[in-house]
Amino acid sequence: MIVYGRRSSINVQKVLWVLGELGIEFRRESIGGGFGGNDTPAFRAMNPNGLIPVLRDGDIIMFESNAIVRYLAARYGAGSLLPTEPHALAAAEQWMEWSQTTLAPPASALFMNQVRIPADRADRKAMADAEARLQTVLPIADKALAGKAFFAGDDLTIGDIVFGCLRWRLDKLDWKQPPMPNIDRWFAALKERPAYKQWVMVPVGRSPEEWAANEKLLG
Ligand SMILES: N[C@@H](CCC(=O)N[C@@H](CS)C(=O)NCC(=O)O)C(=O)O
Repeated sequence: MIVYGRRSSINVQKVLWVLGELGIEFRRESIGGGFGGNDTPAFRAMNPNGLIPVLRDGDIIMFESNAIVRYLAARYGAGSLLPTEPHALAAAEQWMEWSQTTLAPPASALFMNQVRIPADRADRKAMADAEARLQTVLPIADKALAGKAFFAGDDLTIGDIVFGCLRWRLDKLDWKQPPMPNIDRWFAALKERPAYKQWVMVPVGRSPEEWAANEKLLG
């Protein structure tokens, strides 16, 4: 098993975290960002988009982080990361989609403008809009987690992976977080998991310079 992608990428982190949870051995190549390597003919033969992550599992080569998460969970985590019980499966799939389509856009706008873009060029309106949107949507997820350990019930599933990666980054940004006691409890539990600690709880930085330094450090 080979993962192509730098550790600082949130999309790579999803895959690494899942591999860690499943106890799958793999090797990784630092590709993308300052490392480059994602615009070579060899890389584009694996992913014509020139983006990370790419997974190679035997003769299977694939891109799109959420598809990789689903593939790994189906092949190696059926009944755990990918629930087989229909209610849990429905919840896991639902929250994975919600995290990607509802939570990720404002979280990413805040992250880009606070970390990746120099402060003097940051889009203040986009940041304010993102913060307002987060304050609207996070309570929805908080309510859903009431009385549950994870989004699909008692166990970690694919429904927690995208949100879990975003949650770590959101925690490192400067914004007014709404009260979210259930998310806080869930986040505290994630922070106890060895694979989350290893692959997701990495330094983010607060400027393009800090970001670049962390990227180099992480590999
Ligand atoms: N939808 C794709 C998006 C992939 C993507 O945008 N990857 C970014 C890193 S998070 C990338 O490759 N950026 C170029 C680079 O790192 O050089 C996925 O989820 O895998």
